[in-house]
Formats: sequence, C-alpha cells, structure tokens
Amino acid sequence: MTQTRTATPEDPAKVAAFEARIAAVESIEPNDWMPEKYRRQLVRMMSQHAHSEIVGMLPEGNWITRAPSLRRKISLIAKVQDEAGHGLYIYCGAETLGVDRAELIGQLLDGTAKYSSIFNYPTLSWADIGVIGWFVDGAAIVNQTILAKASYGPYARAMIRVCKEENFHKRQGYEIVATLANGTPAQKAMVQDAVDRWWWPSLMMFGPSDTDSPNTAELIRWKVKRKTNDELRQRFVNLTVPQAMAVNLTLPDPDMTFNAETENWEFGAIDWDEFNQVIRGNGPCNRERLEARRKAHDEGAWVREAANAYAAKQRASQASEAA
Ligand code: FAQ
Repeated sequence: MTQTRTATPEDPAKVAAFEARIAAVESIEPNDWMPEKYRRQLVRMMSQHAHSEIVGMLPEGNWITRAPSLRRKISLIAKVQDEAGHGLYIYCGAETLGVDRAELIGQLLDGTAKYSSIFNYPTLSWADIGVIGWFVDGAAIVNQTILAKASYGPYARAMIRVCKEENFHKRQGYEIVATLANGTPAQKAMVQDAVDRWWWPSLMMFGPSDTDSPNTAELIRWKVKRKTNDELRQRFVNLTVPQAMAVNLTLPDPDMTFNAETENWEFGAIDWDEFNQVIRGNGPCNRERLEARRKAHDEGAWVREAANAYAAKQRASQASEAA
C-alpha cells in the first residue's frame, strides 16, 4: 500500500532547505525530506520506466526461438533477461519512495500506467532485433546516461548499472545490423526495411517536443532531468547519422541536413498524432502487449502464493524460536 500522506501545506523552511540541497547538487536519499510533488514525479517516471523494461522484453522475446544461430540466441536471451533485471531493479528503486510494487504492476495491468511507446510496434523480421539494439538501446543510453546524474540517489545509481548493460545491448544490435548490411541483397533490403520502420518511433521515445512537455520544466528545476526531451533527441540523431553512414544504410528522412554552424543533423517533422495515438493505447500492438503481461501475471499467481506461504512459515518459525 502507498503510504498515506496528509494534504497539509509543506513547511516552507523544509522546502527551502530541499531546494538549497538541489541547488548544491546533493543527492536526495530515501529517508530525506522531499516535497510530495517531487516524490510523485519520481514514482511516475520510475514506474513508467520499470514497466517499459518489462514490456520491452516482449518484442525481442518474440525472436528468441527464431534466432538464426546459437550465438545469436545466447546473446538475445541474455539481453532480454537483462531487461527483466532492469525492470526489477527500477521497481525496487521506486519502492524506496514508499510505493508498493504490486500497486504499480496493478496500474500497468489495468491499463492506467504508461510505458514507452516504442514497445507497441511489431518485430516483423530478424533485422528488427538488430535495429532495436542499435536504435532503441542507443536512445535509452542517451537518455539514461543523463539520468545517472539525477538528483534522486537510488534512481541515479540504478542508471549507472543499467547503462553498462545497455552498451552491450547496443553493440550486439549494431553488429547484427552491420552483418546484414554487408550481406546478400535480400539481407540488405531486410535491414533497410527495419531501419525505415523503427527510425521515427525511436525519435518519439524521447517524449513530446519541449514546448508540449508538461513535466520537463519541473523535472529540470529539481535536477531529475538534466537535459530536455529535444536536447536528448538531437544528441541521439547526431550520434546515429554517422553510424548509419558507416554501414551504408539510409535514414528515412529526406529533410535530414547537417547544419555546419550548430553541428547538428537537423531532421524532419515527427508525426505527433501517431505518438499520441500510441500513448493512448491505440498503437499497433498495445492490446497484444497488455494481454501478454496479464497472462504472465495470472500464470505466475502460484509463484507469488508459494513465496508468501514460505515467508509466512519463516516468520512463524522465527517467532516460535524467539518465544
Ligand atoms: N512513451 O512531460 P513529458 C528502454 C508521456 S527504457 C510513452 O515530456 P517526462 C530500455 C509522459 O510519461 C525506455 N509515454 O514527460 C529497453 C507524460 O505522461 P504522464 C523507457 C511517453 O516524464 C531497450 C506525457 O507523455 N525509458 O528503452 C513517452 O518529462 C530495449 C508528457 O511527456 C524511460 O522511461 C513515450 N515515449 O518525459 C528495454 C526513461 N514520452 O506521465 C527493452 C525515464 C512521454 O504525465 C528493450 N523516463 N510520454 O501521464 C524519462 O526520461 C521521461 O519520463 C521521458 C518523458 C523522457 C520518457
């Protein structure tokens, strides 16, 4: 259960002391006083992030049985397991804010919680697995390397470990892409098709444009976010364009141009209608993803029951020993 919090106004002296700690770039820890809105923003962000990692296992999990070689299968299984670990790690981080994991998972399963839009697209070919590692993990690294400097200690520390693993994920993805891009004409066409389908959804991962992002200003002020959505998106584009050139793949954006003055690759318009449809539950795979998570949750009921029964037994035997 979430801890009950009273709606009494916050002590201005405590708020001022908190703001001073943020200004001094101190790390905020679970037992430190924090404004209720700061706590709620972090629960929102961390729970959405944890859900994304867990739902994010599904598109790639779809290809484990069809990986083209034992070596590819081993790497893919390891990657998908890592994503599960990231989810559990971030749920633990969220729990330090006084929220119960079961409650957060309930919000995912009843459709009231958000998770990253990117995981509502289908994985149609083996090349998608390479492109997800390259684009999706690449985007996650750009976002999460900065979150490793977030003001909330448990979240920042979680990101350090997560980013190390994401680096391996990105490399395994880019290696698949490079292999296919240097392969037969059919393999080249397959990987170009995957690039064409995943490019724009990957740019949407960074969230709405800064002018339409209701949470950014507050999160930047509290040093949870250290860069805005548009700044991170631009960094991802700048890093990715040369990587595409290196393997002779074309990004599906005729408006992409290099601005020598700003040294940015300027990109075309993002289809925000598509983004809004996906985050409202109307993307190509939203229903399928939630159904898969609900099924897994129901089928895991016996594990939770067994764990609870075991914990109760342990408590009873400890109590009788102490008596
Ligand atoms: N999808 O005001 P903002 C990964 C929502 S992990 C869905 O700009 P904020 C690893 C947003 O929540 C990927 N919803 O929000 C992996 C808000 O809704 P709310 C996940 C989105 O928080 C790889 C509303 O729109 N990473 O990929 C999205 O300031 C491969 C307004 O937006 C994280 O979660 C979206 N793309 O900025 C796993 C990182 N964008 O809550 C498996 C942590 C925005 O008010 C395989 N999170 N929304 O109802 C963040 O950095 C931020 O929360 C942002 C959004 C940047 C996602």
